[in-house]
Amino acid sequence: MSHARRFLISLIVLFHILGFISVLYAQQNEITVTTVHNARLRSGPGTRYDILATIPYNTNLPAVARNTDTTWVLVNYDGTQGWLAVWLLRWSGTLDVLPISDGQTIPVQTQPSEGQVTGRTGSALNVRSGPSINDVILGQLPAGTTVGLTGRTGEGNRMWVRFSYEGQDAWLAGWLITVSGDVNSLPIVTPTPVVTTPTPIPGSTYVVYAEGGANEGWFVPSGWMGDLGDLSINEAFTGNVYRGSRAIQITYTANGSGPNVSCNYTPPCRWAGVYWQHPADNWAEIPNAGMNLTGFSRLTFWARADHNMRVEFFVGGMTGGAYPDSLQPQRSTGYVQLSPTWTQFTIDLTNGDLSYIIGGFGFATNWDNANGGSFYLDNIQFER
Ligand SMILES: [Ca+2]
Repeated sequence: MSHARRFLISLIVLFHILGFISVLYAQQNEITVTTVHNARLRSGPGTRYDILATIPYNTNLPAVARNTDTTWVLVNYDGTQGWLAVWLLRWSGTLDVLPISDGQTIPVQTQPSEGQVTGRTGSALNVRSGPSINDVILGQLPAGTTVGLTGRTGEGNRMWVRFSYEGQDAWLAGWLITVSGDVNSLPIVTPTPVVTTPTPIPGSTYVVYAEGGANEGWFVPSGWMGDLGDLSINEAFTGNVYRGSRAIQITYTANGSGPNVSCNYTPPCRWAGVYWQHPADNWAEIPNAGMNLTGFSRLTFWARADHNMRVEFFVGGMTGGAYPDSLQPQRSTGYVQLSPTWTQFTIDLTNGDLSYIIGGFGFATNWDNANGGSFYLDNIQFER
């Protein structure tokens, strides 16, 4: 190749690279984020700030600014500016080019005076002592009653509203009344949880998984965390099982595939895990749902992997709502090495408060397993 021709090719390559960079630059100046879950729009960059709105899954929004460590993004939503956690979002390009805001640009919400926002019952409606159908019924409002609202908790069709009933705070199902005024201006009330201790589970063992049958334990692998797209679970694996005819097969790809949830930094999370919850999808928000496993002293399970794999296993420790695990912090194996041979592991639970367990079992694995892999679980049970 002549020098002149080589030079010409170099020039062409250079112009292509420059063009690519300018396209990237243009994209970065107009960054759009997309919600990968229903996402709470907040008045500041943190979960302690007021909820301004709930933005539906898969909504595209122009990004305006970010906080210093790029864990929250300021967006425009129907004319309202507010903050979204980046672990609820995906986007193209990089968020680092957004200007940094200290979160002071959002006006502080003014609280309405009592009675400013009102609710009207469509039909006769139960009045409850707390914001759930498990709370005590204090009375009933006739159809067409209008009351002044003083607070709310939850959102959408799970929202409960507070009002004054015979001199005490009481609650109505928000989705069964017609609200006049801006319901979002009502203060968010965190009710004092009333947790009743459930009856202890009898028997020498409490099975979380043996064969996946309907009569087995009530914890289900519903609490997915981290890079969700990297995980798949087969609860009816029929190859090399430890005992019986079925085991759990868990495959982890270590690609960082989304949705990416529960990591307080720019995704991918570089890890994934699952809680076995009771009931399914209970992230500590459901009252009086825990299992009383008092008297059990350990959780045992059998595990193997196709190839050596590092995985952590745990019991309890779930937080996030008003009704968390009584066992805090979680008891864990730490990261253990799984080999192709079935091996029994034990999580010691002695001296732990097992009176209210909602996260009966769980695992987490991460990019230490660079190529991912499959591992297998069988005979997961609490023992005395
Ligand atoms: Ca089995």
